[in-house]
Amino acid sequence: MPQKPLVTDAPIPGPGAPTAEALQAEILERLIYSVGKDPVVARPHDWLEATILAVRDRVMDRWMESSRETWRTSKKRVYYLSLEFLIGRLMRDAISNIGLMEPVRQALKNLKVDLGDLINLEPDAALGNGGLGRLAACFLESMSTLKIPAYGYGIRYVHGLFRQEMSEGWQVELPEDWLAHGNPWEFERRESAYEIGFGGHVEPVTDPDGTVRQEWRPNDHLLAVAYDTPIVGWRGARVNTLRLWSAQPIDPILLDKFNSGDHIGALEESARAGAITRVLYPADSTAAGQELRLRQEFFFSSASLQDIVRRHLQHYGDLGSLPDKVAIQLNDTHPAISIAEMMRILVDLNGLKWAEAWRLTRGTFGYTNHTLLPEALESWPVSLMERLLPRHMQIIYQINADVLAEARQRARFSDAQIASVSLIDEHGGRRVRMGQLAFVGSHSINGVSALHTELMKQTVFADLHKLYPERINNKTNGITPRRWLMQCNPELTRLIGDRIGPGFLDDINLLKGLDAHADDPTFQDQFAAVKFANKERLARLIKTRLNVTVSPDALFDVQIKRIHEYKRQLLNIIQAVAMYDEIRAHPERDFVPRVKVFAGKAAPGYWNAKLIIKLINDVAKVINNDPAVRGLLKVVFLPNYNVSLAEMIVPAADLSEQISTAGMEASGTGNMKFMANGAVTIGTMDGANVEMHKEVGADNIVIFGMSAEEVNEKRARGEVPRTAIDKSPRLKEALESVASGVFSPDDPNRYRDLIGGLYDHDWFMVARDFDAYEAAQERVNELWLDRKRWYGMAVRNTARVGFFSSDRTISQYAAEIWGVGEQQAS
Ligand code: 26W
Repeated sequence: MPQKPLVTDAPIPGPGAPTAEALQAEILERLIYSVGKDPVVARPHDWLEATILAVRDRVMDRWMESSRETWRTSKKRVYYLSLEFLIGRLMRDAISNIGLMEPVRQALKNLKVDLGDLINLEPDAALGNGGLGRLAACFLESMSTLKIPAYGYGIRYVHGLFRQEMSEGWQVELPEDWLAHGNPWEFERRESAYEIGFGGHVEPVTDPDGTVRQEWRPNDHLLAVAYDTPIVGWRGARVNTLRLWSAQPIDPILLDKFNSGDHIGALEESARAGAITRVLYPADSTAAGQELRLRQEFFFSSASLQDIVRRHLQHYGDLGSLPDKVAIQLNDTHPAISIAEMMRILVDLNGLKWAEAWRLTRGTFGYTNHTLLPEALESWPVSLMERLLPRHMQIIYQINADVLAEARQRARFSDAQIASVSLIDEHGGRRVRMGQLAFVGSHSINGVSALHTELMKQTVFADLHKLYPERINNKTNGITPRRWLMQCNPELTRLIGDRIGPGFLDDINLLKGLDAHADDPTFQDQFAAVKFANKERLARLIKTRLNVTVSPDALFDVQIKRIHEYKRQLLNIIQAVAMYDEIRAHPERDFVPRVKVFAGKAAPGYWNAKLIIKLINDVAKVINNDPAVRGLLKVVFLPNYNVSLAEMIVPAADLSEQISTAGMEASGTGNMKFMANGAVTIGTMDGANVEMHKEVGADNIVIFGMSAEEVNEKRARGEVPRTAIDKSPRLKEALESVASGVFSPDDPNRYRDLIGGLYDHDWFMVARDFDAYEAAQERVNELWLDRKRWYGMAVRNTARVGFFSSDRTISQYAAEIWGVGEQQAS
């Protein structure tokens, strides 16, 4: 049966879209002349490469036109500096955004190749850990869509985030090798290479005119080489560049060593340089403070700034216009050393006066904070900074002196306040605080949800906020509806288009039009049918990967994200244990059948997170195999969570678990992906859930638990959780069964300490939020049983997701931080 064309398949404007026949010829040509394979013997990877190359060709003209336009019009450019870009697969995104899905599918079909198979063959570019990295990827796509001249700058890691496998329920980390088959998307730019220095010393030099300059003489040098990847906006609106840096030695072989017979020693420099961009740090919540990480941060910051300044000088000839023509956004503090590096470039290398350089720097930089967790706030030992970056350390001292003088004189700060705004932390070994450095060097400091921004003002940056009250602002996160609705859920996209027309593809706020259909039984049935089909697909995946049978008729209850105590996967799995007890205790009762789906990676050094994964798997094994459960509850942990797996799971979710301890999740973006795909959220008043509650309305979300304020109070009072446990027999029973080894007969003490922590301090309020959580889950059951009510909620979630589009977020960054966009004079 011929497939109805996808509504997303709107060709880009311009000279006619290519036909399937034309594309077929192009793919064949690429296969033969670029891949070097005869179609008769070509393997799937060869077809993938040939297809990507053919699609890439279609992107090139737009890419060049985008660059030319920026030059021609002298528009301000945005530079997004991020140590992480969690892009996932690129091919489907590019094909879909240039509107060639159906012709490419047909072209390949004519060649006896299945597009779906090729899509699944492409490796994920997993150059990020989680939320922060994925946000950067959504932002790149939205900047192209909104026609903002922008560059992403980051690191071309040879190994992205580790591959997660399970060994008897424990997480095992394996190296990930996304470049194993080459990367047809990237262009190596040998001509764009910069020297990066480390170590050495600083020497004052007197210029002929008598001025004294500081000159940094590093004793260690390497090269940063650029690799460019095109980022296509919706309908090919614009193609921006993601520029990733790779470290290479200046002398690949030390010839004197080689000639003297030391063949291994001759490669030493090469190995040392390569180490810098070899692997992504797999921790997303603790600053490990390792030297290699600081080297990565400086390496990519310096290369990016050299590139930015060179481009600016080439175009404008002077640096005075920097803030008018350049906006640099720091994605968390990872690139914060850029502030000092920019000062060095301006003052030491270009002879600007300190005060002028500082004005330009501050006018150019913006800083986004993504976490308030104290252990995640980066700081570097002064001794390490002095050894690796001696000139930057001097500059940081100078900046600090200026800020502290201002705090004393203008703001009359007390000693305690001075200590809190200082760039140097004096507690136990002096350290440079990167958050403070990023703050004072930027004109804008933003949080990622309304609540998080308020908490920034009240906690980590309270005193800096007093000193510079106009700088902190909020930019609630968003997600790109292209990847997270249109591409991952084409059936839902088609259904919506059939109902309200295709306008929402270009203006996501038009989804609001679905509100009027939310209670229409026919539409509800169609919506439910799409959800069911997506659940069947996920059920098949669960069967293949885990050999567990789940019924698509059950409520799919999903929590997928990094494993962290504050995200409270533990609360969720303990509730599963309580439900298990209940089902066995009441064989006569009806229960709503549930499938609890978990996925997520734990930082390799985070013991409790890894233990929680093991607990989920231990509980799953018992529950899934107990006939007394009568199939009413299934628990699955899908290994190796990544962007592509999320794209499979999200469209199949009925219930989205966003249950972090209030005040701890800066924003969350998974919550938004589920909302777009018509899942109902069960969540705390944390991060962007607060705004979601407002957008979707209290009737269409299930909120429970303590507020951030209550959490704060309880912690301050040092309240003991025991009473909460004593008052809740079901919680008590569940905790005791886990602690006593019911789920770990091979090692009965495995969970003793983990559960002990809940009795002891319960920092994350698992015990004290338990009853509220169970009651909320009970409420979910009631809503689910009222099918009309449930699908009304589901439709309204999709209808009201518009605010959470990254197009909205980026428009706000553009207007309120960067000063770019429509209103900008060319
Ligand atoms: C230095 C170690 C390290 C590495 C990464 C510490 C902290 C991080 C990130 C800031 C962690 C992160 O990804 N934060 C998440 O950012 C998302 C995008 O803004 C938010 O939606 C999440 O709530 C936040 O946890």
